[in-house]
This record gives sequence, C-alpha cells and structure tokens, in this order.
Amino acid sequence: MGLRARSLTCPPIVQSDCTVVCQDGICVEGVDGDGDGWIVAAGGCDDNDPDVFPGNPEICDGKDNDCNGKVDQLDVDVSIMCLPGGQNVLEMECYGVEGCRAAECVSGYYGDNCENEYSCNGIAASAPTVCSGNGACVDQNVCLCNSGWWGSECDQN
Ligand SMILES: [Ca+2]
Ligand SMILES: [Ca+2]
Ligand SMILES: [Ca+2]
Repeated sequence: MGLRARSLTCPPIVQSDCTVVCQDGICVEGVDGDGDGWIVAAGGCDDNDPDVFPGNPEICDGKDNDCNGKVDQLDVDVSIMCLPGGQNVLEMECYGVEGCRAAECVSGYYGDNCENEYSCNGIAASAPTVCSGNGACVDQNVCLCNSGWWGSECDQN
C-alpha cells in the first residue's frame, strides 16, 4: 500500500491539481484526478472516483472503497456494513449500487427498512385483534390462522 498523500514529510503541494507524496523516501508527483488526496502512484486504485481510496471504509455501494480488491460483502460482513435501519428488521442485505436493504422483516412488516406494516381487514398487523386474535397478518389482507381456525379473518373454527 502506498503512503497517504500530503504527508507532513513531503514538500508543499506546488499546483492546485498536483499532489506530492513520499514513497520509500522518494517524492512522487502526480495529478489527483478526483480530489480524494490519493494519486495512482501512491496506491490510489481509482483516480476517477473520490469514494475509492486506501483506508476509506468499505460501504455497500458496489465499489471497492478501500482499494483492497474486494467489494462490499465480499470484504466486510453485512452485519457491520449494513446496520439495521429499523426495529422491525431481522436481517439486512447489501444490494451493491442499490445499497443496504432489509432482507427479512419481523412478521407483519415490509419495505427497504421494514418501515411499513401490513394490515388485514383494516386492522394493523401488530394489533392484538388482527385476524380476530386467532392468527397473524403476514401480507396485505392475508391472515395466517392459528391451528383450528379458518376464514379470511380467522373467525371460524
Ligand atoms: Ca479515488
Ligand atoms: Ca463498497
Ligand atoms: Ca474493499
């Protein structure tokens, strides 16, 4: 890995678009195309993208943010990279350029962050009276009845 650009041991930057870095005791000049403080000669692996440079935290965005050759969940565990966005989230997943989304929600909830709640026959999934209190509201207007109960509102046995 190269050294961080604009090291204290390097001469000052001589031009606005030129970065000077020290590498193995030798000063290297180059153009920092994307303005992230890294030039390719010092280990910057993509000089057209300011979200990609050594030491940058890996995030879920379809890019190799830290220049270690591994992208997204192939580099960092999803549980670290994709923090649950809501209390109804059971499991997050990384969808590359689309970012982090909920892969599994608590029963009764849906959406990218499980922020939406299903309702069955006008009653919220979390309400104790949903599906007549004899089942779970698992999709919009879909009651999953407990054993022994049936009907669209689980009110028959
Ligand atoms: Ca870059
Ligand atoms: Ca990434
Ligand atoms: Ca990486």
